[in-house]
Formats: sequence, C-alpha cells, structure tokens
Amino acid sequence: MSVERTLILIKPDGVKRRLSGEIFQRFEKKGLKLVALKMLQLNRQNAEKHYSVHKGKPFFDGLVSYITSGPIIAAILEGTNSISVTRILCGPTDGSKAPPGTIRGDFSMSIEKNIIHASDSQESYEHEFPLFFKESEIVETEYGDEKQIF
Ligand code: 3AN
Repeated sequence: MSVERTLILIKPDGVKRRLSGEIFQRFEKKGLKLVALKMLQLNRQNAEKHYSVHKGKPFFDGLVSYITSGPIIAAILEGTNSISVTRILCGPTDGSKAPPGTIRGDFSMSIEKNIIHASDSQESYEHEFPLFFKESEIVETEYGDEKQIF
C-alpha cells in the first residue's frame, strides 16, 4: 500500500456528453484527491506519444483520430493505490461489457468511445503525465481527512 498518483483523461465523448462533473464526483467521493487539472485539445504528435504502446495495432489510427477530435480534460488523482482504485472505478475497456456501477458500465456502449483513460501502471503514469503536466502544476496539499479515508 503506497500513496500513488495516476493520470486520467476524460475523452471527447465524456466532455461533450457533459459527464465530467459526475466523473470527478465519483473519484472524490471514493476518497481520491485531485492534485492537477486542465482542459485541452491534443495534437496528433502528443496523442501518438500518449498511446505509443498501441502503435501498430489495428485500432491505433482510429484511437489517435478520436482522442484528437475534441476537447479532453486531464487530471492527476492521488491516494493510496490510486492507480488500481481508479481503474476499478473506470471498469473494463469495452463499455458494452463493463458492469454497472463503473464509469464505463454506466455511461458507455463502446470500446472506443469509452469516456475515460486511466494509467494502468506506475510505468504508464510516468510515461503519460509529462505529456499533460509540468511537475510545478501538481498541487500538493493535506486536506486533513486522510485519516478518515485510509
Ligand atoms: P484501457 O483504456 O481500458 O486501459 P487499453 O489500454 O487496452 O484499454 O486500450 C487503450 C484504448 O484503446 C482504450 N481505452 C480504447 O479506447 C482503445 N481500444 C482498445 N481496444 C480497442 C479495440 N479493439 N477497438 C477500438 N479501440 C480500442
């Protein structure tokens, strides 16, 4: 058990469907702490870097076109085991198979338009977050409720 940070991206479908507030509410209610946040539109070069592990896969071009097609919201969430906890709240990749109660299970019907990205490991987080945030944009604050949550 260790305090981790993880990167999430609310994808263009999540932003355009006005789900951002609901999604952040779920992470905050769970006990994760928002330590960085911004809205942006990715260019192709950064999208390809972000998804570089998928280069060569049949869905790569569609994925890059999709994630660059509109505004996204990038955030860093902090908390004990935040990488795995965040992935559990997101649910499995394919929204049509994701269980209810998860973000994808409740809001997505698709494997591509699946609302949210979340880092799947510490290595992924280290690769992904510098594409979106400088270290100086991460705000470290004690809220004082950590003992109630963990
Ligand atoms: P996850 O986001 O659940 O970690 P990954 O890392 O396997 O899923 O895939 C990265 C992204 O690529 C997914 N979020 C999804 O948008 C897209 N993707 C994965 N598999 C497919 C597929 N078979 N067809 C279309 N898009 C896919």
